[in-house]
Amino acid sequence: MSTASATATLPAESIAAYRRDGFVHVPDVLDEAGVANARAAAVELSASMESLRYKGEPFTQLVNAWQHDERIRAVTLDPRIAELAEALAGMPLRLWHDQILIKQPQRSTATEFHLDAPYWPHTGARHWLTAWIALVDVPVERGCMTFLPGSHLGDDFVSVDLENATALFDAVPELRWRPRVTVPLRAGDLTFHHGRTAHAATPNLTDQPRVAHAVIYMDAAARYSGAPHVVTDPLGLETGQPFDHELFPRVLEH
Ligand SMILES: O=C(O)CCC(=O)C(=O)O
Repeated sequence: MSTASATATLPAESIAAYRRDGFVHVPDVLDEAGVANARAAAVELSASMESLRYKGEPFTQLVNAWQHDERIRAVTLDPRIAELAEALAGMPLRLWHDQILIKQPQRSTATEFHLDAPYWPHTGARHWLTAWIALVDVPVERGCMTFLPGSHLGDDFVSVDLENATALFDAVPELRWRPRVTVPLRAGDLTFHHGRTAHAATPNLTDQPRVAHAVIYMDAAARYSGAPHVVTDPLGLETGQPFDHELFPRVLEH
């Protein structure tokens, strides 16, 4: 069964917007059945998998969920989403990891402004991007993403605590004054954001969990930097080696 609807397309303006702004909204990528399947799997996994973070503050985080459930695997390895990602990045990509991100109802706080790529043990990567897929409707009050357009073009490469509301702005004061774009999503929509784009997510103030699935891609030519990271620590990789490992597939070669 296909998880993607037949309407996912990427007009030239979307590619231009992504390259200019560092993020883009792509509506209607998963159809209703695909969303329902993935959402059921995400909720089931949240009862059985260990979360990297305290449940609900700012989110339940289930890393490499595709290794645990066929329904999530179908989304993470969906070639149509990978095709969109490669069209935006303009280069071959491989999977870095996926993660189910659930903001629990009423209890969760904001995900504060941060960049993603500085957290990752990669060297020589020319691009990273995340497909952040809404598995429920995500209006602003349920924990949707906010981006600082154009921030991916700066030189700043700082790793900050995503639970500290001022950390990124203390490190890069210029970013404090940038306009912010908040992007509510319908279930089945996604946003792509560049690994260097400053972004945050609002708290979930509703009675329903905010369920999202993030699929993160990296330049296929990236190499392992040797820095600690929960995904790579158990793998025994050599510093400087390419990510030639079954956890990091070239999705479009599947
Ligand atoms: O879902 C969230 O609250 C934040 C997600 C995020 O920061 C990301 O996917 O990079």
